[in-house]
Amino acid sequence: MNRRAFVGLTVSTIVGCTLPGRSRGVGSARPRPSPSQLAWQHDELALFLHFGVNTFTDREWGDGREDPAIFAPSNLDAQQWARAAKAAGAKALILTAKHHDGFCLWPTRTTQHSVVGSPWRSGKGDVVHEFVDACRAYGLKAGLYLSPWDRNSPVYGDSPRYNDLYCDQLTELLTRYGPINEVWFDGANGEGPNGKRQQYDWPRFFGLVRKLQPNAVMFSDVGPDVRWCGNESGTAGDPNWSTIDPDAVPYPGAAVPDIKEILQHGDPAGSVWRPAEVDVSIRPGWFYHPAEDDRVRSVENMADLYFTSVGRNGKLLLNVPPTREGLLHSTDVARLAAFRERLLDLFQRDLASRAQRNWRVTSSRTAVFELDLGAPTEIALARLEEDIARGQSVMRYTVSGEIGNEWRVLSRGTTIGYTKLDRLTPATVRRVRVAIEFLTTPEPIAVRLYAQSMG
Ligand code: FUL
Repeated sequence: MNRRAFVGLTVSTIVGCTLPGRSRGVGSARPRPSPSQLAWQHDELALFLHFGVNTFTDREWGDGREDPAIFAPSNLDAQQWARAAKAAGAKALILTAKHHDGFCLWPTRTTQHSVVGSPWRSGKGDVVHEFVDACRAYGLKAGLYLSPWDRNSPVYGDSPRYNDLYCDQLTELLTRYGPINEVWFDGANGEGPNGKRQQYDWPRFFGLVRKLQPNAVMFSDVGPDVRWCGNESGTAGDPNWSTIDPDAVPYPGAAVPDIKEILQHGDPAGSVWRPAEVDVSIRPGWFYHPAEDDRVRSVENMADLYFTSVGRNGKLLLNVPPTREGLLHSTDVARLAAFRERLLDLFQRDLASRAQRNWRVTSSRTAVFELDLGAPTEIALARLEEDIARGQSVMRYTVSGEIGNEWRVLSRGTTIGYTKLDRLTPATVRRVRVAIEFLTTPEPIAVRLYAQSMG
């Protein structure tokens, strides 16, 4: 189900609402990430776990009329999720504590539509608790998804009452389980023209999260900390700026023309830092469906996702849905481990690690970085990195290699940010030159080179 097909129907008419960004540019100073945004980006990969009543009804969007008793995982083991995430090299996990059907995976005081009404652990279970414990046991960060759209709640559409309920749910989740690293506000709403019209109090939601978990990053279509990349196909924009203009997308669900473009590319002149999160599923659906067991992404396909997300200055949030047993499927687990192996293999040896380097600032906005590899070396992949703790400034660059006595262009690009991965025209070169144009004063970048590109 594509969120954007529905999000325009969300009624969020908080005119003039400005999201509480933490890294607003001051005067001409460039925006920079907060410590939480920086750590979030350095994690590179998180796993998303879509789990709930849909797992048992074989649906993607439940209607909220499910009997809680259908939630009956036969062998739930959150430690197995965490082990698989660890083996995949992920640093964080995000669980759907409540999806659009309103079913809560924790024993909430706010509704009966929860694990309390399920036979699982005799109604005494708490998936969120087991999830968070497993994350801690494996040194992973825990994040929670709490769908604003709720098809079960009788007060959904009665805006103040539902906003109270939603804040109560956030409060439970953010006070009972210790540190929560990311809070995920989904923008989907499929009510349709005659459906319920809920006016979300975004400033209140964001303020509450900030108060209860000051170190958590908040994701929504437009932040306030992390923005959606604009699609669910695993592709960040190119270029992809981590800065945006907060007025261009004033609140989640705002009916802004070209919003996808804005989210895809960001804005070099943007005054706030809101990097893009690339959410995509390992299977066609977000939830587990037995019929999709042979449609799990291949390792090559997953490595490609890494290129179009992390390799385009984004973060990859890869969904791997637990089965009706409450386990990640063995195919998915094996694929995750092989994905990790593939990346380790690819980035095993940086051919530029011992290169002689010559960094030359050539004007107030340009620089040239030259690397002498010491001997003719076959290269096929470049990994370029800005020190994003200082912001993002590269506007354009060209990578060239010296072949014989000639300089040949191997790749060209626009923004870099945290990481830019370029498959090069494979070439045997001794010297590599990167010519760079900056938005602001030139700052050194990192250049790593590899022998394979798998493209
Ligand atoms: C969308 C939702 O409608 C899907 O069910 C899923 O949760 C995805 C991550 O976001 O907006």
